[in-house]
Amino acid sequence: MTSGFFEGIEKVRYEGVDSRNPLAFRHYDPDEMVLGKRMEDHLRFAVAWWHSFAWEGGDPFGGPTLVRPWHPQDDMGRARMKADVAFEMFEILGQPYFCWHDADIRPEQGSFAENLRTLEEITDYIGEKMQASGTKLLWGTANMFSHRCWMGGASTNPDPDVFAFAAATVKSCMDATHKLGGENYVLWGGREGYETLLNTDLGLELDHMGRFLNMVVDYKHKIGFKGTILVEPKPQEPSKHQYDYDAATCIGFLRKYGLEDEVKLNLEQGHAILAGHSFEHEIAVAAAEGMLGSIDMNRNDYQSGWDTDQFPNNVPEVALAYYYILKAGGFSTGGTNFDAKIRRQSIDPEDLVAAHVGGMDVCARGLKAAAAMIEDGGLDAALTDRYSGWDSPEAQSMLASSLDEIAARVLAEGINPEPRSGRQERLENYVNRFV
Ligand code: XLS
Ligand code: NI
Ligand code: NI
Repeated sequence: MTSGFFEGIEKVRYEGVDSRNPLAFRHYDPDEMVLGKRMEDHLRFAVAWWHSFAWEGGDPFGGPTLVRPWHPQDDMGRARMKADVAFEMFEILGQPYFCWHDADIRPEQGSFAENLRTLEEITDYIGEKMQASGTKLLWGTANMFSHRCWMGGASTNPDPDVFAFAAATVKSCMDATHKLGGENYVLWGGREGYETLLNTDLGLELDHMGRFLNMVVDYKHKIGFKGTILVEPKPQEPSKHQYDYDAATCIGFLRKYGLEDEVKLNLEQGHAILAGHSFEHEIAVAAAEGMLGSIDMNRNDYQSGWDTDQFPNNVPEVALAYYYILKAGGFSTGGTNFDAKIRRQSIDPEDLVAAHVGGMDVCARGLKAAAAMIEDGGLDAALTDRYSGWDSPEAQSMLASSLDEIAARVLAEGINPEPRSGRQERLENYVNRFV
């Protein structure tokens, strides 16, 4: 017996590029082999519970537009109904993973003790559904930004009671993630930042955040959680200035607090753009440090400058992202989470399915283009050629010498560098052959 919410919508199948069926995959074929691995195992798609099932369609100018039978979301029976519908959509899409915040899955009832009880109850229920369907948890996380108690931050809050509340909340969410066999645990610090320096002790807040994250790592080992702890960089929104600004900032933070071997990054396309970077830049920065964990594949509106969390639809952008992910060895515990929501006018159940079908297809096209570039080897060959000067023994021994020794050699050998073209346009043209 289904809920009937997706009535008339069949399981989505791969029908190939010539299909005219709007709810078919034209590129995503889970079993297709790409660089020796099934496409599904490369991409590891996840549905985000919050955008797909908890978000009600409000914006700063208007209230809910999405009328769902599980609203209002303050009741355990309706939370179960929401879970039933979620698993029906997972079945329709055949995507292997999902992600949640505590506040998306349990009803909001007030006291910590009551929320803990309903979180345990709903995660037991979700666990049974996971068993029955085979759908897995990519990551769990705590919502420490919506409720008013978090308005001044969670672990960075000036009030020690809020720090305590954050610790208890994250513990409960790590327990639930562990119980459900989650492959990662994410911390996104939406309110870990500030509105004005005038009321903020920035150094103290960073120290508290570093101590908090160390407690998270200690607790992971205490309970034997084998997943990866991930932090998710974002420069601003909702805070004016967020401490986890971008990948480079997070890496510096993790090193300062001794967490570089314990924590990796969950990178989001839209957050990269908000920070003034391309997505592939963020991926390359994390990969260079061995800290690439997982991705949130949702874009922004390039005109509005907001974090609009739209489904991806730009194959060339997505292709470059997967190119650098594949070059870094692909995902291990990570995956591709659609931290994306439909537009507030997209009120039909079918819109939810269509959004994911399109997102999965765009990612599949991007992955195939990335794999083709890797197989062709053109970008690699260009890089090897560009840096080939460093293959010589003289160049290598220079790295082990000193400024004065190098200066003496420049004079003695009359070194006079000859500029070479960076060939950017030629490389861009090359990429365009694949996308
Ligand atoms: C918000 C973040 C959030 C995290 C999970 O911008 O992307 O959705 O992914 O808390
Ligand atoms: Ni985001
Ligand atoms: Ni995100």
